[in-house]
Amino acid sequence: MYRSRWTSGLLLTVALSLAGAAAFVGPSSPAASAGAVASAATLVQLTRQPQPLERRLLARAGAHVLDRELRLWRLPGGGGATIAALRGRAALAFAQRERSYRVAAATADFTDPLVPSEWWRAAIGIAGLAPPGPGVPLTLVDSGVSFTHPEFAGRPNLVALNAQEPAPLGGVHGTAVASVAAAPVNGVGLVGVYPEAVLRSYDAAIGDGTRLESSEIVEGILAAARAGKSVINLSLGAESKDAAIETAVGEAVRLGSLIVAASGNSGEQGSPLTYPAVLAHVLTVAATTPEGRVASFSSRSAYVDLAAPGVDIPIASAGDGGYTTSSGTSFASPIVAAAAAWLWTVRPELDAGQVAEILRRSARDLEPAGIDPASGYGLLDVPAALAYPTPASDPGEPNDDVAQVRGRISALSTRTRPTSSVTGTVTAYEDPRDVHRVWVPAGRSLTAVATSSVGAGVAMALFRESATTVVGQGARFDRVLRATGSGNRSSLSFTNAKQGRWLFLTVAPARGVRSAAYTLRTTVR
Ligand SMILES: [Ca+2]
Ligand SMILES: [Ca+2]
Ligand SMILES: [Ca+2]
Ligand SMILES: [Ca+2]
Repeated sequence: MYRSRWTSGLLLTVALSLAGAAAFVGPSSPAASAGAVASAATLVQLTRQPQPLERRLLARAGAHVLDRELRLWRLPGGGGATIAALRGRAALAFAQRERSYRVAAATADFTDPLVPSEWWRAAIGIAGLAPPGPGVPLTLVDSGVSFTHPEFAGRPNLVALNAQEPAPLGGVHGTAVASVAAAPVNGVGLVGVYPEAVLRSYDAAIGDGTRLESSEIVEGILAAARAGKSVINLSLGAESKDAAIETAVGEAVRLGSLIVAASGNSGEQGSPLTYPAVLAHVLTVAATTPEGRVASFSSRSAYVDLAAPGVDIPIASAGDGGYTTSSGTSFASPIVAAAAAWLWTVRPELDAGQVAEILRRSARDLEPAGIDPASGYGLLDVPAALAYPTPASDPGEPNDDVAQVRGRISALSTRTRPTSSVTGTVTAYEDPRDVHRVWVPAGRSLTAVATSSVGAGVAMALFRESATTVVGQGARFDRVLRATGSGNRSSLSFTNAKQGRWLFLTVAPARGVRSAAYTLRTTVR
């Protein structure tokens, strides 16, 4: 098995192992004949309790009692001679073939021919689960989707956010990603995680099909974010920080969308940090094998949130209009993104941060126990996510540094109220700090007290408004003071001897704390 990389100014960690797939799974494969099996049994009701001769007839036919009081029996096969004999003795109330009923979730009993090869359905708990109708959109910023592929031709709610480059150059990776996420129930090929999803595609690889430039990814993320809140999947990555993409991701978060990204395929090369996977607020997805272990190629880091299947995944192939299998975090990510869109559609009152938090917290822990750099919180578990309690909301994101909050009004910034209160959460790696603006009038004192959900959960500091950042060594010259802590309380007081001024008040997880909810109260005297 090999995993090719698409390289460009941005190194894309797409992992198409087309040649090395364990088996070519095509529309004419044996899997195509697998379907519902007709049940070969007959149910009968007798008009009275059976007499000895009738009891012998039933026994000889291999029948057994379903319910004695109602005189219901079940016979293997069609029951021809036995039924005729019972009828002749006026002992037969009715006979009918055993029928298969669908549970409420029976729309998950898909008969598209390649569904039996989609091993990942059971792994994430959706075999037998009915996905919802169209709802919160799923946006792919990728290499475009082949709208003429048999899987997508005529698919309802497939939206092109820009022109889609046709195959063979364009669409190979994007079509594969789209099929895992949202291939429809159409009697053809695969069924994706969320087959009726409103699926939007932005082709960020125009003109080549394999190279995605920063500018096109930025435009795709912004086009997605401005088209209304959605789950935005980024099955792409590069090993250098990209301020333009970071800005676009921040804007998408501000506008209420959820960004899901592949963790990267460099697990066997020491897992160099991969962007946008390691950006704050990005739901970062690792890849697992059919055996339920994290794939060796899946990039490890503290930024990984959870894992989903990403090895030997059946996909639509844009090049030949058929199907194949492939491996990579490129396919794990859209499984989580589609699950997120499903969850959000069913529970529309959630915000993007809550959707992400539910997917993390409801994941099934994988070895080693607890959060780890390979799988984060563990393997995606869709039924657990759908049922998971709503976590606290964390408003105002992104507010991780001064550039994101400068000029914005926060709940703490009013000039007239002497006391204010806000609640929020901070999480190492995902939401490293919350920056609040506060106004302190001339000659007055500010007191800030943060109470956290865990002992010594948060650290606070106060910075000058002229600070360009509150992160790193350079920021310490702009730091006015740091809070002192006791138990789950962190507090600071600042007296403003000069004229009225704005300051930045920062709340971050205390050293060693993964995640903390807090209530921050400020008082001006
Ligand atoms: Ca299909
Ligand atoms: Ca992350
Ligand atoms: Ca926060
Ligand atoms: Ca924040």
